[in-house]
Amino acid sequence: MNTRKQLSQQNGRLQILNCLLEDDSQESSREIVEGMTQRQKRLPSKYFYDANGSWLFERICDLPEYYLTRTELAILKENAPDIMAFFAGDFGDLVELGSGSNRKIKILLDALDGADLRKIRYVPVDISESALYEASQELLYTYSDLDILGIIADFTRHLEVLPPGRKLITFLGSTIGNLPSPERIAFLRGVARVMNPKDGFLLGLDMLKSPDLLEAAYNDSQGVTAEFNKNILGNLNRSFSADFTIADFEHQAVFVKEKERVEMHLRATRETSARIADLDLSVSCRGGETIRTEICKKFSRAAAQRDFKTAGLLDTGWFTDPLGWFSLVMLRKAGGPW
Ligand code: SAH
Ligand code: AVI
Repeated sequence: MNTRKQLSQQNGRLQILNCLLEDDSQESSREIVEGMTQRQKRLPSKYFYDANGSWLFERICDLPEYYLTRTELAILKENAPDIMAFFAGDFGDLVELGSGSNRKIKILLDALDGADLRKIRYVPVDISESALYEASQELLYTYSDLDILGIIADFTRHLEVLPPGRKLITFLGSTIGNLPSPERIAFLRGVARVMNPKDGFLLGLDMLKSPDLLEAAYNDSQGVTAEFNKNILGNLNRSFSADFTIADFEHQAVFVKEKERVEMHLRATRETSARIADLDLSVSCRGGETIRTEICKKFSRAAAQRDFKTAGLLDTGWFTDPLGWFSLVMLRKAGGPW
């Protein structure tokens, strides 16, 4: 890896490793320029998550229409002891990819008693420095014996920095659904590659369900998702010296049946143009043209299992809610021995 990493000791129990210090500006330029020069313009959804976007996402999690968070929380509450039994007798790292806030991991940590909590280390990995730092500080305060290694990184590029020892990797919230198909498989392969035979991978998946429920979850009545969607342009304006006129765009989220995914777009309500100064790129949109900002894949068990097989992973346990709306899958590296 060509990335300069900086390890800083925040205090005795928190270390922060920053993988985004050097070559990322080049990589960011490449992916934004590539996406914005396609016929269907698109932006990588990771650009939602500056401090404002992370805060808006937390508001989304509490919306009545956004069933994903409360359903996954209920599954975690119901099954936390079984999930954390993974560590029985052999402790290691509890890794969380795309960790965001800490509300989900707390349920897993609470399933351990004080003595066991001292034997694991929590390793949150997130691209949003502010979210990672705030969540870690709060956890240090709540769990006085917990050690934390926070990694500021892009989980599609930096998985090899994960600690090499025994670990349970968690990837919650159905964030996997935000990766387009080839990247999703590449990501799963990457996770399999960094797993030891005895490691576990707990993956959250939002399942296929009625299009009405799916579309409502991404078109909330308070307009928070619309604000979250538009924040991606706000982030480009702030981080890349761009001048998008955000008022020229409206939020759009539709379920695309053939692709089994919700797509979020920003639709230009009139002809509009912008310059992204740091990337030396001019962008113009016709009235009605859209920029695709996110895909949110919805899974059937069979489709997910096909992905796992392709990536060299084996599902060894499924935890779901009574309606089958959301699943947590425990995966191992195919081939064992476990
Ligand atoms: N896991 C939490 C948060 C989900 S929101 C939950 O289930 O509620 C998605 C999180 O992933 C955000 O915190 C965002 O900053 C992070 N994220 C998105 N793309 C990322 C990437 N490529 N690499 C690392 N983190 C990423
Ligand atoms: C983070 N991710 C799983 C969310 C989702 O549902 O795909 C992001 C989101 N986009 C709009 N609302 C929430």
